[in-house]
Amino acid sequence: MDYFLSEEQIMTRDIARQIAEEKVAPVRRELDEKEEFPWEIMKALAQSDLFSIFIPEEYGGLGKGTLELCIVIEELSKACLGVSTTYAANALGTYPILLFGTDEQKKKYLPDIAAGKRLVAFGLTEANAGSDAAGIQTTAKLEGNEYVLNGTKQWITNGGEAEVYTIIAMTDKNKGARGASAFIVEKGTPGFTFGKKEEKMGIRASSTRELVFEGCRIPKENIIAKEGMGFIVAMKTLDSSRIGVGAQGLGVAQGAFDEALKFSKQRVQFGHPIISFQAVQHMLADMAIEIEAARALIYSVARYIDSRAKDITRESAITKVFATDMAMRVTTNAVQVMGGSGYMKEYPVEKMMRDAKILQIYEGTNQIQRNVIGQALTKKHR
Ligand code: COS
Repeated sequence: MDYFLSEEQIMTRDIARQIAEEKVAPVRRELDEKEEFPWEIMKALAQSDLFSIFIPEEYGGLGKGTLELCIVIEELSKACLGVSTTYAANALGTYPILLFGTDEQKKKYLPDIAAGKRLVAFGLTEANAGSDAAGIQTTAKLEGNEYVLNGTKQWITNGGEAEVYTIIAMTDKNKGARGASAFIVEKGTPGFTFGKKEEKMGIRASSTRELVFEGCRIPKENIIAKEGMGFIVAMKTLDSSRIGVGAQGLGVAQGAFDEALKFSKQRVQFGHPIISFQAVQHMLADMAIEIEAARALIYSVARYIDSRAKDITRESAITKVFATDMAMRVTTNAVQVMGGSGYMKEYPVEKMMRDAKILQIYEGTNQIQRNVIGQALTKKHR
């Protein structure tokens, strides 16, 4: 298929592909086993300017769009979802500043983010506020020129490793979703520490950690947008980033498919390579159909987002659901095609299947996505 990518987009894809093949694939198993954060790979991505893709030129970035970001995420995800999660979560954490930050905030943070000098994390989820994002309990109280933060964030990707955190906290608990506000908190601020590091089923190279705020004082200038706008900041951030989760699904599915296809041509049973059997061919054909459909969807929605479309809630949710449910099916069937070998750690597909599961859960479960799509369908203007 030709998706009519520009020369520059193809160049970006090839750079990401080269890093994925040469630097990520050889170490993914070890990173997974040791639950080791991929700092060396992050440095390689920074050196190749891949953190600057989605940052506007005036703030030190390359000024590219969602499509380019998705292409990089797809390539990294073919090799390792733990690595691509680290990279994509950096964009997730940056969106609140990018979409709602003041010029001063953008000048202060975006150039370092573009250079890959400071990694970012997004802090919304709490122990009792997962799907019910408006149920957060962390508070931010204005005292003079400072906000004082108290509370604990849970399961924060890039937690502990990131330098900059965009945090959603309640400035008025009585107002529900309309009482939330968004803030920038820097690592090292007194009163801000890290709790438990999670041990996970998959994406084990990525860091998932608690953020603990105990009387953490930040300058009042660190509020993003206005008091009471935190929920909107969070929702718009997720609208922008969920397509990236779709791109992760696309990448891991392609990676698993490539492995299964290669294996099916080499593995001989009953005197023939197993790809000559229709049962196997049909499984591979179904995988190819779904992967191509997901790519067509993601690239066209990315282009739609980059056309400065105003309301992308429904489209972003659609890409996330479609591509990540597809990724779970394809990675599972890749293991099936490879049989006993697929189940062994010697081959990467068992890791891909473990890794893929989170895509149906994080950044809003696929059940929540269906709610979001359903709500959009009930709107009169749609
Ligand atoms: N863009 C702009 N505004 C939005 C919005 C969006 N995508 N989604 C909701 N809003 C607005 C609503 O219009 C509403 O505004 P008003 O109070 O002015 O009417 C407000 O936000 C509250 O919306 P709603 O009543 O729909 O909120 P709910 O508490 O019912 O929650 C869901 C909505 C479930 C969609 C939200 O909580 C959600 O996305 N949950 C999943 C969170 C998630 O992704 N977690 C993963 C961790 S973060 S990596």
